[in-house]
Amino acid sequence: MKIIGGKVIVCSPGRNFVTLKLETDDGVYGLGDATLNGRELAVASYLTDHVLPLLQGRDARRIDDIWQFLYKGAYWRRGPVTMSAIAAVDTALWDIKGKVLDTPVYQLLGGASREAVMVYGHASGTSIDGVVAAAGAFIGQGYKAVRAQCSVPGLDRVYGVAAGRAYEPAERGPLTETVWSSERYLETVAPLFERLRRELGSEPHLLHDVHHRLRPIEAARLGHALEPYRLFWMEDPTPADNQESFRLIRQHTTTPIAVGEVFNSIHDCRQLIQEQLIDYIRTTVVHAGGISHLRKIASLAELYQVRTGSHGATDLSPVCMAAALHFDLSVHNFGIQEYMPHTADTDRVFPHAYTFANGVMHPGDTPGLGVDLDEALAATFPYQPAYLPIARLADGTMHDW
Ligand code: EZ4
Ligand code: CO
Repeated sequence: MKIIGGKVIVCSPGRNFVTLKLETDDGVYGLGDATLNGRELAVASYLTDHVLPLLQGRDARRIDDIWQFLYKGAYWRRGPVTMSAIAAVDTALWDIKGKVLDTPVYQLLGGASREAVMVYGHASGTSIDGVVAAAGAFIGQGYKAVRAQCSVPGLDRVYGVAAGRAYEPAERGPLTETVWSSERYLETVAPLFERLRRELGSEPHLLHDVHHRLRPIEAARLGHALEPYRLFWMEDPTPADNQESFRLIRQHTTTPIAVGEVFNSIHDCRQLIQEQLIDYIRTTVVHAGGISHLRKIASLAELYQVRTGSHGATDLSPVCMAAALHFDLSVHNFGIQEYMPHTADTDRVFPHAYTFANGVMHPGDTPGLGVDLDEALAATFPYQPAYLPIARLADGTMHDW
């Protein structure tokens, strides 16, 4: 069963997606997400110019061997572009294997470890009242877990707060620069969660994303201040380039810590996991080497009672979402899955078998991943440059500690 071709499809049904389609001589094809938000075309080129020619004629059944070939054979290891490209190939090969064996991918990963996958939604608002109302609406729709982000008085734009419509992390057009103040931000978070816990009661899981904006000692102070409101997690409290910095946060607070959406390798989280400096590892199928590599991270994490919490923002395509759900359903130490519904156009471009109901999702039982790509429709949504906003301090210093 040989790989005889493939292509990279770039489309923008509301936001940009890069999708790999691999074809075999059996007439079966597989899909893999290769979207790297704000740097999309670099991965498209990596795949088209350097990976597809090397895959010609290779046995599509040899998923792990092809993974090792692309990782070790490149000589240049790791990095988000390389690992997103490898992830796309890996995901497409799991899709092919499932289709050929006529079984959903989660059955190939050991079968279901649970009935369904708990997800969290994104509530945000420009005032505490607004966030409380938004979070209440999620609970009303059956969500068991909600992430809450609020505007900060004095700052015009804050990470994670929807600008009118549903929140989308990237923005089309010229790159936006925002002004940040950790002091202002820190004044707002504890009062927000005090209100949320009081109004929503003890049942719902509450989450918060710091988005790498604090220094370790500030994050320690925030985690400590949030303890009375019993968060499910505090996400990305500080950048993890220096994994040791999490020890400082850990020494000061019992608020659970989640990190990993920007990681691309098990080496990015080895110390964090082995020294139990975190509670949830948030690596993603598309950015961390695919289903195969994510399983290795989860297996390492399982030894240290660290659970998974895959990133699932709108820049992860429905192909990645499906792959994440097969992984989540099967892996023993699953914690929670992030879920931001895609636009209606995106759902039409990527018809899928996965479903949401009562706060949980299921990947469905279609053979393979259970996602397709309508290429003709995708072609009507051409790529448009879009970037994540950046943050500077009031004096112009580039932020994100
Ligand atoms: O900023 O997906 O938890 N979710 C997030 C996202 C990320 C984007 C980056 O591409 O932090 O909104
Ligand atoms: Co995040």
